Amino acid sequence: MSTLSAPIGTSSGTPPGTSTDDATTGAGDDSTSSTSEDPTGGTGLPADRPACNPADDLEPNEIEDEAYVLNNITDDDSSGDFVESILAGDVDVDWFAYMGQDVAFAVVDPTSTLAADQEIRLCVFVECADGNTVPFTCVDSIYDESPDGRPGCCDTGVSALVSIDLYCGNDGGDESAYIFMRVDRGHPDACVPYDIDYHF
Ligand SMILES: [Ca+2]
Ligand SMILES: [Ca+2]
Ligand SMILES: [Ca+2]
Repeated sequence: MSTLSAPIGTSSGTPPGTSTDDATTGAGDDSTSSTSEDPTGGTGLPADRPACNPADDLEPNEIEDEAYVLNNITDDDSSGDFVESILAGDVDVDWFAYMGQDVAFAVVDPTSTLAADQEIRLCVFVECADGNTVPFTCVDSIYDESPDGRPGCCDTGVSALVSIDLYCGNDGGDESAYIFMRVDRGHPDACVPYDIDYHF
């Protein structure tokens, strides 16, 4: 089975316990070097965002490739999950991703419900694990495509709901898919806590 780590490229560090005897060679210097021009102050985050309390410990997750990886779930809705985070100012973008596995006796209906104190936008983008994603229409939400070209639907509000009728173009009828959720369009100088309830 494929795993989510391949397509979305989680940052890979040296696993704990791995011998680092060759560290003195400098061969491991693949991080952003310590230039004085880093506008993020080394945090990887845009500078012009408010400091939120508590801090958002799921950061940085500003781009699709660096989505915070949630556990895999199946299309049995009882395996759905919940994520809480904070949208910091109007520059913060939060990406989350999970793999949804199509199992027997359940229905694939990737659905995410966002709740927040202020109006923000939730988008859900999909990519079939096997075969092309069959074009779909968005119900009570707006069609959009992610920067990496995945189709999806967006909804904005203090309560936002996106549910996608997902089918994949493969012979086996397997609708397993990678799901990317994006939260953005926050408010200047405001820390907006939100939660997303999701199932596949
Ligand atoms: Ca389901
Ligand atoms: Ca955030
Ligand atoms: Ca973010």
